[in-house]
Amino acid sequence: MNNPFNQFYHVPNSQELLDIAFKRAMKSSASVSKNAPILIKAKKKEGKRIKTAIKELIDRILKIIKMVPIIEDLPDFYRELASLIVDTDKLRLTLGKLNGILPVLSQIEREYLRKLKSIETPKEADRLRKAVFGRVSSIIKKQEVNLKYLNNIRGNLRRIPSLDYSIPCVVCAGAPNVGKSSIVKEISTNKKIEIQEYPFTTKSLNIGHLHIELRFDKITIQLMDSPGILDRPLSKRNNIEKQAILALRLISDLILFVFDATPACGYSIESQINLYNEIKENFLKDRDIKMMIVFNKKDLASKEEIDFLKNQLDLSEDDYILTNALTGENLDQIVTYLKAYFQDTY
Ligand SMILES: Nc1nc2c(ncn2[C@@H]2O[C@H](COP(=O)(O)OP(=O)(O)OP(=O)(O)O)[C@@H](O)[C@H]2O)c(=O)[nH]1
Ligand SMILES: [Mg+2]
Repeated sequence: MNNPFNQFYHVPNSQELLDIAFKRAMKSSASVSKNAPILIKAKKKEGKRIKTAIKELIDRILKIIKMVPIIEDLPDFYRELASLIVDTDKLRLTLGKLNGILPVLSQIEREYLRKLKSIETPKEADRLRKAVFGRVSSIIKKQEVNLKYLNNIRGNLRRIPSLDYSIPCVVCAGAPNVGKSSIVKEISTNKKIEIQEYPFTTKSLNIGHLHIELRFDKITIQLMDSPGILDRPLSKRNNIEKQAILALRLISDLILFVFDATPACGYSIESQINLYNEIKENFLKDRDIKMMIVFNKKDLASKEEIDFLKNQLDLSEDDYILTNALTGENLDQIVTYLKAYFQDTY
């Protein structure tokens, strides 16, 4: 399913909204006979301007509201992810406030069109229209903070990856800075993934694809890069770590767990093992999925460090893949594993 926020386009600010509405209004032309009395002409002309301005504003505000999907109606993954990225209560409230001005605008239109009927000079028609523009301006300007808020959050929501539920999704997880992004970037189509030498570089979920040729067929696998997770209770985890947990819990068909067998990543072996055990405990058992284990930074790890980690995890030689994501060494073994794993299942 495509990211439900794909259609969340630029939200105009209050001045932009007013400029468009007033410009349209001033360009509008009422249909009135050339020979009509000047007072009738003025009434028609200003009446049309008032209607056009208000219709334009109502239409544009409705369009903004409709661009934002109703969070409660989204599938679990997108709903929960959206609520980790934005304060959904605040979002709902903001949309409610924008919606709340629509009847007020309609009320102003009715009120002034009524007044327009009983005027006696063309000048009064002009004055009434200006009064409408003034009142409308102050109402729309009060929405500036709400419009700005929507525009601010849209960037993060639009970056949510589009998932295809019909093909497998492998979630790459582990402690911060172990090389998760380097691996996903190297073996998937997503070359935009950011890699840095410091932890918490990845702050959101990113998806890449891996096309695997089979003998008579080919399969595509989604590879999801996730933010690093710390070994600490869920209640202490921040919303960035929780995005990784969410992906593991809801959309992983296989978990690619990455270790750094050296202390180079900045997180102890013990804390990485605790994290591994937690994920194993919580996300494998009920869902009948597997975990593929990678020891990355092969170039930095000593034999003792690798053996120590292997023994701690009670693994044999074939249970893990030793990689160097910088040179790409052994990453083909990950692809081979995925091919073998998914070709029978999908
Ligand atoms: N020497 C060495 N460095 C590596 C290897 N793999 C990744 N790195 C480096 O380790 C650092 C972290 O790599 P990332 O791929 O950003 O790690 P990450 O796990 O995605 O990190 P976060 O997103 O911050 O959790 C970068 O400086 C990489 O160049 C490797 O196999 N060997
Ligand atoms: Mg990363």
